[in-house]
Amino acid sequence: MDLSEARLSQVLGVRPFQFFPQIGSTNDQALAWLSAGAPPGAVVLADEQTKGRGRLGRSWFAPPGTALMFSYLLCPSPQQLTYVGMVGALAVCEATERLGLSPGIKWPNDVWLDGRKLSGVLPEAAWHGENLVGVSLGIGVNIRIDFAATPFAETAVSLETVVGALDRADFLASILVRLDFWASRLSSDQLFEAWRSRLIVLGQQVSISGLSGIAESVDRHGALLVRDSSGTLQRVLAGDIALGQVREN
Ligand code: BT5
Repeated sequence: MDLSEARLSQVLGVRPFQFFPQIGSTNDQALAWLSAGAPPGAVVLADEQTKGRGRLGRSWFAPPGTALMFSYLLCPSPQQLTYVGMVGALAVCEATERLGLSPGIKWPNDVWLDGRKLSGVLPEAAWHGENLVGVSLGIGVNIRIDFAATPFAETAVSLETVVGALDRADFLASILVRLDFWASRLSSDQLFEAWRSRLIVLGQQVSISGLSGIAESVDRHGALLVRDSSGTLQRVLAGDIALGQVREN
C-alpha cells in the first residue's frame, strides 16, 4: 500500500494532515476542519470516498487504492477565489510534466492527458456569515483506475497506464510543492499566464452552455471568451465545454 499514515508522515514532514482509509468526501472533512481552525496548507486525504463529488452535484468515481483524492486548504481573500481552481489544475499539470508527460488544461480546470481526463478539481469555500474562512481545494487524480468496464472507458485516463508504476505519496508530495508555490501567488500575472499557457481549448471550435463558436481567449478572471457565429464575443464564466461537436459530459 503506497498510502498510509506512516508513509504520509514521511513525505509530508511538518505539514498538518488527516488521512482516512475511507471517508464520505475529503472536501466535507476539510471544510469542517477549516471552521475548526485548520491552517492554510493543511491536507485531508482519503484512500476511498463513499460520496466523492464533482461539480454541479455530479459524482467522482475512484475505487479504493486507485487514486489520489485530497483537499488542500487555502485562505484567500474573496477577490482571489476565482484563482483557486486554476492553482489546482496547474499544480497537477506541473507534477505530471515532471514525469515527462505533456498534459493540458481543459477549461476551466480539468487536467487532460492524451485527450482524456486525468484529474478534476473542486474548490469549495467555508463562510462564517459574510467572512470567508477559507477554501477547500478538492483534487482527484486517476493513478491506477481501470476504466475499461466503466462509463468513462473512452473519456478518462490513469497515470500508470502511461508512465508505469507510480508511488502515490511521492506524486502527492510533488503536487503539494506546486500548490504551496501558487497558493502564495494567487491573483499574480505569473499564475494566470502559467494557467493560460496550458489551456488546450484556445483557437478551437467549442460548444458550451448552448453556445457554439471559437474559444478565442480567456480574460483575467478566467472567463472563456467565445466568438459565436454572428461574430459576437460571448463571455462564459462557468460550464462544461465540448470540443468540436456537442457531446454529453
Ligand atoms: C470534477 O468535477 O472534475 C471535480 C472532481 C473533484 C474530485 C475530488 S476528489 C477529492 C475531493 N473530494 C470530493 O468529494 N471531490 C474532490 P466535474 O467537472 O463535475 O466532473 C465530474 C464528471 O467527470 C462526472 O460526472 C463523470 O462524468 C466524470 N468522472 C467521474 N469520475 C471520473 C474520474 N475518476 N476520471 C475522469 N472522469 C470522471
